[in-house]
Amino acid sequence: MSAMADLRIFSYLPNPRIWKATIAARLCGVEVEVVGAKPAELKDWLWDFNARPLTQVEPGALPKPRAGRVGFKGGTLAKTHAFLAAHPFATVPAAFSPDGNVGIFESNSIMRAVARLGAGRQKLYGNDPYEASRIDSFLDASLVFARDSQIYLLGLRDADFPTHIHARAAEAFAVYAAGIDQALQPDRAFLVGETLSLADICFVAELCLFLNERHHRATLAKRGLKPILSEQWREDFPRASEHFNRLLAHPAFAPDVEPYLQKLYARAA
Ligand SMILES: N[C@@H](CCC(=O)N[C@@H](CS)C(=O)NCC(=O)O)C(=O)O
Repeated sequence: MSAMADLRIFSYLPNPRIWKATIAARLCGVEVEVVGAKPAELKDWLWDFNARPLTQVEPGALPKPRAGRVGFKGGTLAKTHAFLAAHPFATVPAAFSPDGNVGIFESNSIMRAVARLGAGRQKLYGNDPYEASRIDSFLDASLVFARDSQIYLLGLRDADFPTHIHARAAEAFAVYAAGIDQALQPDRAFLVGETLSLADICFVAELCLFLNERHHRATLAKRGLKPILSEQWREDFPRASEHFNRLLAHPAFAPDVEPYLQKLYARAA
């Protein structure tokens, strides 16, 4: 662990929600330290500012196990009192100020923290209060989509998931993609203003997460349901699709996105 990071993030890894912060950090020169392990391993970790495997924790210092809720249902998690004080919703990704005293939760807000820390170097959060607020508008709209997307992706783990979850996610995606497509009319390069902003970063991260639908094509086929992200979305929302492709290749995005997508397409093939 480096001692001098501007922000520490604890999460399961890899996690596209964290890229919001790491992409922003590359662009505005902020040092972000990422701590964590594979999703299945986090039940054997201490959820804390000093997060570590439980094997490295004194038996007397182990917190009371708590039932996981979202993405960790059916298991228990070891969250310290300090973790719960810093993170009242007890979720990951969980960011901390360098002294561990301030907890920042919700991946969009963790990304905002990075942009604010690096604002002197590059403005990713708008040039004035109006632009910053318009960026917030995109982040709020993205979270509305992300909520339905999360319910759908977690639901797909169960072959008997209720069909309405698919319908709702399809509708949420159509509303979100239409808004993004509209915002890029007629041939805008970025969602807000004339340069890359948090709105663009969030869009790419949420869509990459949604691409995990690919792992469940067999489940969808068995249920007679169509994948929501098929070739059709590229025709329906051409500007959003091109924007996505363009940003995937951007040097600040590629280090996170490329290995992840390569693995995703290889595994899903
Ligand atoms: N909207 C949140 C989603 C965070 C979230 O829901 N995290 C889940 C895992 S996907 C979690 O930490 N669950 C902890 C638990 O179930 O106790 C974000 O973007 O950060």
